[in-house]
Amino acid sequence: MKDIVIVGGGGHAKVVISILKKSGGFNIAGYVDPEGRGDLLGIPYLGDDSSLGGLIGSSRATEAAIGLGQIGGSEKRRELVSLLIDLGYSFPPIISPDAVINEQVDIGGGTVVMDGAVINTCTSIGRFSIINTRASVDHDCQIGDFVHIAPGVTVNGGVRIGDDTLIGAGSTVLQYLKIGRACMIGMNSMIANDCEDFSKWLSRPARKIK
Ligand code: JB2
Repeated sequence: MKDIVIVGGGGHAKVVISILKKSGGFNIAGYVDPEGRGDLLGIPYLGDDSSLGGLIGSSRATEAAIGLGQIGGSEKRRELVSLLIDLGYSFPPIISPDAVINEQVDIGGGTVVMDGAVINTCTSIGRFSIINTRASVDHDCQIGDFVHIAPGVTVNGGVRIGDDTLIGAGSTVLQYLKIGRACMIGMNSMIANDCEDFSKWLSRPARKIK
């Protein structure tokens, strides 16, 4: 069984740890965070990010999971991934045994699929994305890298979502739309039009606010 280190020690890290524990595929070596807070769900604190080099150097962990969520944007997660790649870490996809993944679905390394999520057939999810609790992504969707699909979102069939986009909790995206890169969709929105790169949308039906 491979050893994995969790990067971050807040709310998102706790959910990632819980999923890893019940999926059983990894030994969780510990977590790193600038602020030491002792054990997290029984997982030991290993120090700040400067300890990551020593951990892989001594083979105490060869895999890593980003334990920071993606609320304000993906920059911090991207920065950490680039540090971890330079150090030589690998990133498995982390998929809850309580998610439903149908046939011909591709899920990239570093992506986390949480409890109750449903990913339907012929959909692909990129790297380092988050398909959060009870979100559903239907058939024939293409989801990019560093996308966060927040809890309870419904993405209908045939939707394309660009890298770094956040779809806020409880939102709905109608079928066959294209949402661009680094878009921000506010909570409980209903997206009924294509959204261009870097745009921000809110409400039901959603209107563009930036
Ligand atoms: O550079 C860093 C760093 N910066 C902040 N390196 C490491 N290793 N850790 C870092 N952190 C740590 O991330 C903070 O010290 C803190 O412990 C943690 C952030 O915790 P927080 O609970 O504030 O946010 P989160 O990203 O774990 O969870 C947010 O996003 C999720 C998707 C919350 O909004 C959750 O409710 C949400 N589900």
